[in-house]
Amino acid sequence: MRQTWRWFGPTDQVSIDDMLQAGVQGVVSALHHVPTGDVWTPEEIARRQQEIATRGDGSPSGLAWDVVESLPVSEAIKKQKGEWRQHIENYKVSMRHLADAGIEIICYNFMPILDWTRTDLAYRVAHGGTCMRFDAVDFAAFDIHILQRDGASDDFLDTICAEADRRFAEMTDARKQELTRNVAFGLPGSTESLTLDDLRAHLAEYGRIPPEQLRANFIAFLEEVAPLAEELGLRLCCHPDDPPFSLLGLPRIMSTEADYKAIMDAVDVPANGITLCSGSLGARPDNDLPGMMRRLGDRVHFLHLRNVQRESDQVVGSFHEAEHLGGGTDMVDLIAAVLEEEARRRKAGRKDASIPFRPDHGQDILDDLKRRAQPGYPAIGRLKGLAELRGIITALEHPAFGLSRGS
Ligand code: CS2
Ligand code: MN
Repeated sequence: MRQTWRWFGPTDQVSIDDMLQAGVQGVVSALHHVPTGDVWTPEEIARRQQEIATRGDGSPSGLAWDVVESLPVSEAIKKQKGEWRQHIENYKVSMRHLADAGIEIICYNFMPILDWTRTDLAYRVAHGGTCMRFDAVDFAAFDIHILQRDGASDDFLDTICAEADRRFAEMTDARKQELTRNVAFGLPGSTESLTLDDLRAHLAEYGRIPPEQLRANFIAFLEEVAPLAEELGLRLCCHPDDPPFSLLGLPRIMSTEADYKAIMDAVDVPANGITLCSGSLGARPDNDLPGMMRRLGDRVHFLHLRNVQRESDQVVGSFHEAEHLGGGTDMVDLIAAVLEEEARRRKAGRKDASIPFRPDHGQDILDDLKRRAQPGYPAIGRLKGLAELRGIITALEHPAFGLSRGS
């Protein structure tokens, strides 16, 4: 398992030097400044590679840009509206440029409008640090009373609606504003931020798009890009929906094992793979992460390892981001499943036998609380997560256990 770390570029509060001290082996990054839909030029790609390869004092870091996260899919492609054909052509050109630069793994997602969505970015946990949290009642209050979306109340359980009404009646203006910011602006690394009116305009554009239509649009995109990825020796990996259920009346189609399978079967080439994100998928009680790794592992090109604590048994329920070995996912079993898959790949002589993973989000602890990085991406919280995950890997790969190399 290759230990990687997300870096948002030179503006990231966490530097290349910091990640070297965390023991990182490879870097995950993106050209966040290039507008979605535009081509990633060879010059811009080379510049980011150079930044990653260099320490603060100008000496070589020994690190390389291993994984692109994300080469974003435009809303036009997701809706099949406007310039969507041009955007697909541009996507393919960017893929060629990345392949020419020697970068093989491309993560993306197919969530309409919003990427990950949380109601709280700095929720206080018992140990004194903070984490990100999704509160289903606050989210319903936002949807019904702040966004005032048509039909919003039909999308939540009656009990949640009643609570949301009460919660909203007591909500301060400051919290209303914060909630709006947190929900509408949860776009990691993005330079765009949405106002309520932007969000309403985006929603109107989608209309009442049925899940089958969104899935068909996704498959049409994959039919264009997956064969090219295969030809160029690239691996595409779709990140799941976060949270893994419908939000704002929009369908989400990468939330379950069945969703993943449908998409991989529809365009059945190895380059059409997935990012298994245990934190995103784990927010749903019916997702069995170690089982998914064992059943879909062949096409898992990238992993995000983190944990969430569900606070209810409902599919649309509250949860918060737990410590990496806390929460509902059995991380030891999940990592065992990854090592089994790697052993199979080594036996088959596959060159992708070492699967890159990153600790994904971390809680804010110690000095993270002073040096506020990108929400979810603090230095120390992620370093702690990575160190714990590395401990499990080291133990499971120890010759005293059955999972050591080549077994
Ligand atoms: C990431 C996602 O921060 C996160 O939660 O895992 O935002 C991820 O980068 C995208 O969904 C991948 O396209
Ligand atoms: Mn993730």
